[in-house]
Amino acid sequence: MEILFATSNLDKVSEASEIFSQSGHVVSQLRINGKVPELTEPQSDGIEEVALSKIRQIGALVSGTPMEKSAILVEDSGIFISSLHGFPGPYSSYVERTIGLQGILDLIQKERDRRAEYRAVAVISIEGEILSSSGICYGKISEVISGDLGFGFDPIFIPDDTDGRTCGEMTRSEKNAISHRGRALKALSELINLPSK
Ligand code: ITT
Repeated sequence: MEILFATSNLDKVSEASEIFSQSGHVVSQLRINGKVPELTEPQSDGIEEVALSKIRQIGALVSGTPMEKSAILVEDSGIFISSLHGFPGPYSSYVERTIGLQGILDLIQKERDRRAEYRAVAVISIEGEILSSSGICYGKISEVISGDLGFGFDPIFIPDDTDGRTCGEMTRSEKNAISHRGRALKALSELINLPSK
């Protein structure tokens, strides 16, 4: 099946492509008239609400076009830091663009509690039917920025139960095997591969 991923983030597209291709699906970035549609992200405490809002907006944009027949995928994700009471969470993208990774390290410099988690909610619409799944990856914030692989907060996020490297030091496959998005998308891929689909 062809899956159009409505995201501005090509790293997300590559991660999804690796997962869905294992069951023969082809993922590409959704573009309308050659452009990635700009979606409004509601100011909300929950990434679920943001993901559902994204799928509704895309549904309205593709309605009446040939894309209406394709499966449409959206995802919302973020990093939730314990000592900051879950901040930045749904505001992760804004925080990354403004204070950046060093800003996060500075914010929690004196904190002994370095726990954090990545969370993702993925939603797919197939001929009007909506399926969703979520994934969490528990870990901690590193002391320093390390690694230039992955994207976003990867160079400061060390997943639990691995060898102590940040996600920025892992290959895409290594990260997909344990990441929030990897988990959410694998669950979604299992749902769409059910015999009734
Ligand atoms: P779209 O909304 O267009 O899909 P985006 O990158 O803005 O792309 P989000 O709104 O979901 O995505 O924001 C997610 C934020 O959390 C953003 O700052 C990411 O860099 C960060 N993030 C999410 N998943 C991540 C991951 O796997 N590795 C590193 N950072 C991640």
